[in-house]
Amino acid sequence: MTKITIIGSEKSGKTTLAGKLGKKGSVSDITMYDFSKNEQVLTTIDATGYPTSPKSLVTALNLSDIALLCVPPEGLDPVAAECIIALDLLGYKHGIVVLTKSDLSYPLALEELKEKLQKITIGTALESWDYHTISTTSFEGMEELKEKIYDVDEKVTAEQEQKNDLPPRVIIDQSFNVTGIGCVVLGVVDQGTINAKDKMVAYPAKKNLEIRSIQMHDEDVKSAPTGARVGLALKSVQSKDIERGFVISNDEIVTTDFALECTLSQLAREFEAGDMLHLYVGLQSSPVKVTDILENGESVEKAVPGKTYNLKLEGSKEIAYSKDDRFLLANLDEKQRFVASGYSQ
Ligand SMILES: Nc1nc2c(ncn2[C@@H]2O[C@H](COP(=O)(O)OP(=O)(O)O)[C@@H](O)[C@H]2O)c(=O)[nH]1
Ligand SMILES: [Mg+2]
Repeated sequence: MTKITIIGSEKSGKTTLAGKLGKKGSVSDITMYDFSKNEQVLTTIDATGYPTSPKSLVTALNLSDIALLCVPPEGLDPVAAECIIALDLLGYKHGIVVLTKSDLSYPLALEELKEKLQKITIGTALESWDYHTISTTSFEGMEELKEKIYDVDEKVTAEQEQKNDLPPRVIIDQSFNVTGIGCVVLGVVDQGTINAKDKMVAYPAKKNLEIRSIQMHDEDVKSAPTGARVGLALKSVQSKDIERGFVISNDEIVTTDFALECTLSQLAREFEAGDMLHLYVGLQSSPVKVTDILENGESVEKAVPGKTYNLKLEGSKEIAYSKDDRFLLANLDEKQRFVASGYSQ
């Protein structure tokens, strides 16, 4: 099961490409496209709410395993630059830089663009990503792009298999009521393996539930491994009790305040104690106030780009997370909004 997100420059052909890779499905601030043939299932996510909302980008990235960063012949725009910073802060492992609209350029110019992008991304999460040229108009490179995606997915699948024995967690992106069945949620198995009849808990609300049945791409299955996109019919809860971002698990930390060890992006603006930031973890988000910035145990006035701090953050919304979750911080007042990332201390 391959799950990809298409991001990058505005008007670079992202939505057109998504439409070529699958059939349009559910739409919210992200739009999903599905394609299945033989055993291959490809889910493509278009972060349609982005750049207006950074949350749409974070949601799309956290629901998929592979990012396609689209850059048109004109090169990077500020949106694509912000995408690169987000990918780097998230430590996003797998992706392909897609040079789009090749029918509007020529090979030498595309080669120069590639070299320029390779230079810009040295030392970032994108450093070792492959490059691929396409046009959705002339269809150049389209079949090869799919092959490349499936090649990357083999690595993803091997990594996910290593996680099948971890404690199970499912990250929920939709919840609704189905007449005659009850609460149905859609989401992704983030780690572990889930089974029908498992008793689990929906966090942060701490609602006990039982998994009545599991579907993967409209087929009933008895269990689902790490990386699977699943639909779950749930017992003992109502759809209104579960929201996007909830985590179905057996053990999560739930809190409104955080102590995080965070590193600021080299390309972020500094921030100060007292500033309001936006915190993202999984598909959840919350405004938080920076109440203290510690450098080697000492309070300092401000946090500056490229450095690591222990941050104390105060919010008002309960957030569920586990020790290995990477937090992302954004300053919604800045032009380039993603500021820092890190883990709970
Ligand atoms: N010439 C050319 N135009 C394209 C290609 N892909 C998309 N477009 C056009 O570029 C414009 C922006 O495409 P869209 O998919 O909406 O871009 P998005 O903003 O990145 O989602 C539209 O007018 C598309 O028809 C391509 O490969 N070649
Ligand atoms: Mg679009």
